[in-house]
Order: sequence, then C-alpha cells, then structure tokens
Amino acid sequence: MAGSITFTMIKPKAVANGNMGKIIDKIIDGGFQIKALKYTKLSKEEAKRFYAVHKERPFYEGLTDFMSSGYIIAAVLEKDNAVEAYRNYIGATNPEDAEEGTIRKLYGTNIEANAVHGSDSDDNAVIESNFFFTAREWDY
Ligand code: FUP
Repeated sequence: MAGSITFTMIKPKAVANGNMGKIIDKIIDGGFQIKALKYTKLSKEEAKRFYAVHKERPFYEGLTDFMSSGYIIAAVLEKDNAVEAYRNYIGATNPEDAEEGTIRKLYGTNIEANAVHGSDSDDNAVIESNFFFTAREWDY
C-alpha cells in the first residue's frame, strides 16, 4: 500500500563534500522509496521563493545565498507517515543537537549547512515537490 510523501533536498555543502551517495543510500536504508530525484541548482531568486516563509528571519539572506551556492539533490520520498518519519530520521535542525546516527549528525556541518531539508507538513511536502517536479515526474 502506498504511504504518504515528503520532500527532501541534499544541500550544497553535503553534495560538494562528496556525501550525496552515502546520504541517498541512507535514505533508502531507512525504508523511504524514491518517487522522483533530480541533480540540480537553485538560483538565488528560486531559493528565496522556496524559503519565503522565513523571509523575516535574520538567517534568510545567508540561507538563500548558501542554498544557491552549488548543486543540490531534490527528491520526493514515500513511506508511511513520511513527513514525521523523515524528520525523525534526519535529526534536529542543528547537527550539534541531532541524535547519533541521524543524517544531520553524520553529514551536517552547522545549522545552515545541515546536510538535508525535510518537509514540515503534508501540505508543504506537496508544495515543495511541485516546486521541483512536474506532476508526471512524481505523482504516478
Ligand atoms: P528544519 O525544519 O529542521 O529544516 O528547520 P527550520 O524550518 O527551523 O529552518 C529552515 C532552514 O533554515 C534550515 F535549513 C536551517 C536554516 N536555519 C538557519 O540557517 N539558521 C537558523 O538559525 C535556523 C535555521
């Protein structure tokens, strides 16, 4: 039976550090099925749109500079209770606070370059998936 979906990005520093393969393996090991996957880049304007919810926050400029600084992996993942399951699997926003064995603990550098993004709600998982993928690429 199909589960629900979440959306993830492997962020520029984790890609630049050569960790994208290990992170994808870990995602699969965690029982997440990859429904769509793309090696791509965000422009500054796209990063600002993606993170628009944070536009009043002090870290918005730095975060959107960082997220448009290099290649990323964007992916749609499926699993039962995918949003919560994936957020537990990747660990706390700040890698320093993330539990041992989580993706952010293993591959994150700091709170900004924290290796991966994970959607925070079912609605945002769909919105974020649609940001990167056409319906025929993931909604099958
Ligand atoms: P999360 O849902 O765990 O990705 O965390 P948030 O929604 O709180 O943060 C969104 C993004 O902003 C994350 F990629 C990390 C980044 N961020 C900072 O760069 N600095 C901060 O102080 C807090 C968050």
